[in-house]
Amino acid sequence: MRSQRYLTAGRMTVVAWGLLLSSVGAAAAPTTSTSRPGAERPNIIFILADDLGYGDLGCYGQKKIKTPCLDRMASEGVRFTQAYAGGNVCAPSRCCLMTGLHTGHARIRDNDRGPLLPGDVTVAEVLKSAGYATGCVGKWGLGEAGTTGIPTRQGFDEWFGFLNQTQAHDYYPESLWRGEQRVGLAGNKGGRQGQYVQDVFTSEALDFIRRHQHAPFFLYLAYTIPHANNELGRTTGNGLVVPDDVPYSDRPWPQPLRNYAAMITRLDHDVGKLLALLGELGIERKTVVFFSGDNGPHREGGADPDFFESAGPLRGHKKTFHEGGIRIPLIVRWPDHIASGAVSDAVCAFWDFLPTAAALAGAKAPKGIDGVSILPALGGEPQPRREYLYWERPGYLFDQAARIGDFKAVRRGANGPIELYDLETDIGEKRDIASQHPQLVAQAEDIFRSARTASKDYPFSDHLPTRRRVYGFAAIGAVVLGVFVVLDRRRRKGLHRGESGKVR
Ligand SMILES: [Ca+2]
Repeated sequence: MRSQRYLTAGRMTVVAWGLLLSSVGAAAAPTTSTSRPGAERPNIIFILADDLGYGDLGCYGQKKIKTPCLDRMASEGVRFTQAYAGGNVCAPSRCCLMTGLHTGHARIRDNDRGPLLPGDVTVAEVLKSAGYATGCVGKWGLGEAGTTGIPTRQGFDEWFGFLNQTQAHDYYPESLWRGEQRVGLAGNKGGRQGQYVQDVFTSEALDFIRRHQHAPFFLYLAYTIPHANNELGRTTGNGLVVPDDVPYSDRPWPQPLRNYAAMITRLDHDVGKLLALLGELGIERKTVVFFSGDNGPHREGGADPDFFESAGPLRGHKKTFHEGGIRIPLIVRWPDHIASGAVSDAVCAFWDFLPTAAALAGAKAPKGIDGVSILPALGGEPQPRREYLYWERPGYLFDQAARIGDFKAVRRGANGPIELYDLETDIGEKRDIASQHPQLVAQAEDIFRSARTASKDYPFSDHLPTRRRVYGFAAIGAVVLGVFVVLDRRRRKGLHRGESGKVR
C-alpha cells in the first residue's frame, strides 16, 4: 500500500505496551468485574461527534470555526489523515465501532433497524470481561427500549442518554434513559429549554470519570453535536440548536451557520473540560482518549458544508460513499506513550477500535472480526498491510465501496457501474479511471460480492424500481391519463349540448 507512511510519529512505548499486554493479557485479565488488577492498564475514552466533517476542525484545515482544545489534543497526540467511519450514516457506523465488524458483516447495516442481539460481542463486553468499569453516555441507536440491543444488555455497567436516534435530534429533551429507566430533565419540563443536552452529557461524563478514576474504565461518550434537529429545521429553516452563537454572534453569516460553528466550538470546549479533568485527577498518563466523528458532514437543518468546507478537499457529504461521507477526523492522545504532534496516514476504520481497545486492555478480541489493532500506528510503526476496507448501505440503492491500497471503488446501486479513483493523486475523486484499470474493477466487483454475508434484513438488491419498471409505470400512467382526458372532453361536450338545450 503506497500510503503507509508515518509522517512525524516517533516510536513510543505504546508498541512495547501492546506486545507486553498481548503476551500476558488474556491470562492476566480477570473474568469478573469485581477483581481489577490494574491501574497499570490504561483507561479508555472514546468521544464521538455526530455528523462532524473531515474539515471541521482547525487541525484538519478549518479556517472559520475555532477548535482550540481539539487542536491542542492533536498537538499532544496522533492525528490520523486516513481514518474511516463504519458507515455513511449513524447506526451502521456505530455498530461497526461497537462490534469490530464492517457493514458487510455487522448486525446493523442501515439506519432504523436492529437491534443488537445477545450473541453480538461489543467492545464494552470485551473490556467489562477484562475488569473494566464501562459507561456509555449520549446517543446509542443500536436498540430500542425492551430489546437486547440496549447498552446495559451489551456490556455497559452504566448508561445515560438517547436510545432512539430520531429522539436524539432534540437538544432539550424532557427525559432520557438512565440504565433501563426513563428519567426526567426538570429544566426541560413542559417544553422549557433549561438543560442543553450536550451540557448534560458532559456533566455525566465528568462524573463517570471522577467516580471511576481509581479503576480502569471505558467511557464511550457519543455526543449529538453538530447533528441537526431535522424536524425543527423543516419548520423554521434552522435546525442547528445551541444556547448561544458565541463567539460568532457578529459574523455576517446566516443564523444557522453561526449556530453550526457555535455547536462545534462548544463541543471543542467540552472536550477541553474532559481533558482538563484527567489532568486534575492525575490520570492523563494512564488514559487513552480517542476523538472522532460517525460520518461526513450534513446539509440538514440549514447547515451548509460548502460554506465551511466541512469535508475539506473530499468529495460529497453524509450519506455518500465518496470520501466526504466516510473519511473522518481521528485524534488519539496518550501522554508519554504516543508521540506528541504526530500525523499518521495509516488507513484504519471504526471496526479497528474494538481490537485496539482489547490490545490496550490486554484482553482478547473475539475471533472472526474485521478489525485489527492500530497500536502499531499509534506508536509510529507500520501497520500490517490489509487487503481492503469494505462498506455497504442497503438503502433505496444498494451502495457499496472498497478501499484497495490507494484506490477507491464506489458503486451506486447493485447494478450500477463501478467507479474507480486513485486517492494518492485524486483525493477529491474527480477522475473516474475505471476504464483504465479493468483488473482493479474486477477485483472490486469480487470484493462487492464476497466481502459480505447474506442478511435477511438487508437483501443484496436495490429497493427502487428498475428502469424497465419505471418506464412501464410511466407508459401505463400516460394511457390512463389519455383515456381520462378523452372521457372528460366527451363529458364536457355532452354537458354543453344539454345546457344549450335547456337555454333554448
Ligand atoms: Ca451521524
